[in-house]
Amino acid sequence: MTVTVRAGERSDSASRSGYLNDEEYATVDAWWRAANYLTVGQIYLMANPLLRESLTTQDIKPRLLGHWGTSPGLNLLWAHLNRAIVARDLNAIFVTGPGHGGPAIVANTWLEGTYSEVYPSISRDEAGMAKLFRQFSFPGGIPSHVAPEVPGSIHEGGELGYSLMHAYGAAFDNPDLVVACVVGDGEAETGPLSGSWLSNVFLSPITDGAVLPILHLNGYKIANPTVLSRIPDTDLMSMMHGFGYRPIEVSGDDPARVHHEMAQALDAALDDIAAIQQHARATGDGSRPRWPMIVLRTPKGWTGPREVDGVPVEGTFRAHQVPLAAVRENPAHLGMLEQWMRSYRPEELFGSFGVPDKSLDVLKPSGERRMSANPHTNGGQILRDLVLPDIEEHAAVVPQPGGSQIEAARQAGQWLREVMRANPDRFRLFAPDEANSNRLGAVLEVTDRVFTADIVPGDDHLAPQGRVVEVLSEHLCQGFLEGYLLTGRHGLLTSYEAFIHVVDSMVNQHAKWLKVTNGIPWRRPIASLTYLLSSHVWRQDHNGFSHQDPGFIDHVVNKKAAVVRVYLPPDANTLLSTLDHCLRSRQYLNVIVAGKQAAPNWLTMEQAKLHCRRGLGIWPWASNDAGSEPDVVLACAGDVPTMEVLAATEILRERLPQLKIRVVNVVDLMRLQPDSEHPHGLPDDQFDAIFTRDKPVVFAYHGYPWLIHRLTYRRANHSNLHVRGYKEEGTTTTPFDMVMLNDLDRFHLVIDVIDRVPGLSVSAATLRQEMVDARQRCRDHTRATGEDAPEIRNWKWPS
Ligand SMILES: Cc1ncc(C[n+]2csc(CCOP(=O)(O)OP(=O)(O)O)c2C)c(N)n1
Ligand SMILES: [Mg+2]
Repeated sequence: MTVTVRAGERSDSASRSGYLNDEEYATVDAWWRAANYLTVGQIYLMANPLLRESLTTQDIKPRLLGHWGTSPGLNLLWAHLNRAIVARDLNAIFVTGPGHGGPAIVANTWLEGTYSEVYPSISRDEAGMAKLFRQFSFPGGIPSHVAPEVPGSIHEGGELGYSLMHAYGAAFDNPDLVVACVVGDGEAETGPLSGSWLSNVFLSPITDGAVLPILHLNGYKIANPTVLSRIPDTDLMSMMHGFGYRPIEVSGDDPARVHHEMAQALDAALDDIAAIQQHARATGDGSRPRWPMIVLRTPKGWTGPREVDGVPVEGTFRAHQVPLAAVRENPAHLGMLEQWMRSYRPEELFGSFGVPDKSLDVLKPSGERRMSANPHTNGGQILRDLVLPDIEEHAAVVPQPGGSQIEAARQAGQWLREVMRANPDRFRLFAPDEANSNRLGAVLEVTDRVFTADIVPGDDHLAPQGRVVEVLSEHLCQGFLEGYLLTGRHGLLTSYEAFIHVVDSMVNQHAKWLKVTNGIPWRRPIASLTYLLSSHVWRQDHNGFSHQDPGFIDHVVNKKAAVVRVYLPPDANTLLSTLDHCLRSRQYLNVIVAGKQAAPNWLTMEQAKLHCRRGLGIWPWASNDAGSEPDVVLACAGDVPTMEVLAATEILRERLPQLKIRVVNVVDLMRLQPDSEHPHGLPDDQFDAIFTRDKPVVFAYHGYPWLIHRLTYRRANHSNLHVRGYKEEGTTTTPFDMVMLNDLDRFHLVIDVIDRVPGLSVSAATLRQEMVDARQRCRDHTRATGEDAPEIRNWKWPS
């Protein structure tokens, strides 16, 4: 079915005939007018909210900051969704793609009463309305966009492109939920949103809820027309059809007609959703249905000033922000604003006390059915802990340090399989096509990869329902997981270390969400977003330079200390302990970088747990400084650097037995910062006790060396800290050649010690020379044979 209303003359008179009966029509229109009025009021007014007197310049804010253009469309949709929620007792939430329409969403939440419930000082009357208006985009007030402060939102407005993926993430495993998602036609041009249409392939009509995308074709973005509004309508419809949707089109600028058509379209879409789900759930047919979507073509800035100073505004890009910009200076503009606001007939809507008229209550869903109060939008409220299997049962056996080898990620995969088994309704794994290659394939023993498109013989663990979501889009993985977490569930994202940078910007936004919600008492803590990056920089043997970049850690560390954690577990048991910790945590971004290749186990589970709890620590079995001050500290963070430090330690202890060496391993990178900078920071006295105040520290680090300097620059011993790490020397080569290329290898670490410990440069000159030669020999071996020298490949920590 395609519902189409072509642009007609605007008429404010209620239609006497049509899809809605007169009462329904009147209430939907009244809600829309009320929300539009409240939107304009927030943008412009700081007094006189009910227009009891004619507007004067004192009523107008000195700085007019907000977005009008998108708002009438958002208000129209909210009003109509409320009609459907009340009629159908629908469990629905609203995701606002054009989140710059903050005043519109705030207006609706105030009309619903939720705003006053969470912010009692903004009461649902004239006094509250005055404050509501004044606080918007005002110093000390609320942001201009749909922000965490807005009840009912799971989607921070601002950076466009992520609405649809958040909506799908919210719908996963919520079979009863309908997620209405407004997508701006400008937003639809972004890469992430363009990729999001595919999401329906990962949505089960049986075990998931529904997403109703509403493409808001108001024709413009900030300064340009939008692509999708200027291509032939048939092309747009074919495109949506091609993505698997059944587009229902509503188009027009006559409110009387659009209300009827909008109501009809929404009912058609919701009937369709109900029929799809009923069929799938009754028959068990989980294959991809053709989900409905709505294409809404209405003017940008609809019902606002048509023309300002002789220039058309309504229905153009000029309506994007504040259509009348000089209200304080220009009496004509002031008059137009008053006329505009009065066109909504506020006296009918808010009575004499500013309380929304009783007739509007018909459209106010009750309690938690209000989209502004739906518990799914405050996920922490409904969050249930994960059942986490005992990591002891999955411990790698470690007879002595380095006495066994294992692929840490594979071990983690086996534990995650049990997590998956124990939490069939609230834990998912997201991966851009890499769950298996990242060695987490064991999870597929208890679930499948969800995929509702065609499945052919030979496909591997693909099924219309499954808890592993694999789509080759880091954006979608991140967005799905965010939506899933924000609605009160748990998950894990595994990806290449280099390519997770694709979502840097999304990480910024989620980190901001967490930071802000930490300060909003009614927002309950949600599960942390945890990354497991096991295809890391040092082991891209078959890929090379394009796949090498450890800088995601640097990016994350920029964020507010209260919400970021970075872990570099050196072996399998420390990885398990770290994962166990991260999946219990709340309100963080956890980044775990750990290897997936076979590598030595250093710590028993008991030792690993203690080590992880401390975050960093001296490894006495590797050190020979017991009971005294060391001559040098060899520190390491990351699995590969840890191995190189231990191999260097072995050489040093054998060749320079008088040298007192302390080996320190760092799992929790944030421990390096002072406690004044990060909640995990180590107090100075403890840091000094471990790293000394004046001895050389040679630090082998997984990533870019500068980060370690950045984290430790305030420490007493910082001037003695010498960091080796990745310095952008990458290629397709052997693992040891890679570390040599970056001077992180054992031989170079020995050289670093000789160069930095006073008195060694002369006495250990021969050893130094041997180390230089060893590097050359090892390099020559790789060039001659294509693999690392046997003494490197077969190296073991001496028992
Ligand atoms: C990723 C990103 N790029 C640029 C912007 C700046 N910006 C804010 S609103 C907007 C236009 C949005 O147009 P559309 O999605 O059509 O929304 P509407 O017309 O409903 O206001 C732009 C480009 C942004 N917010 N996010
Ligand atoms: Mg637009």
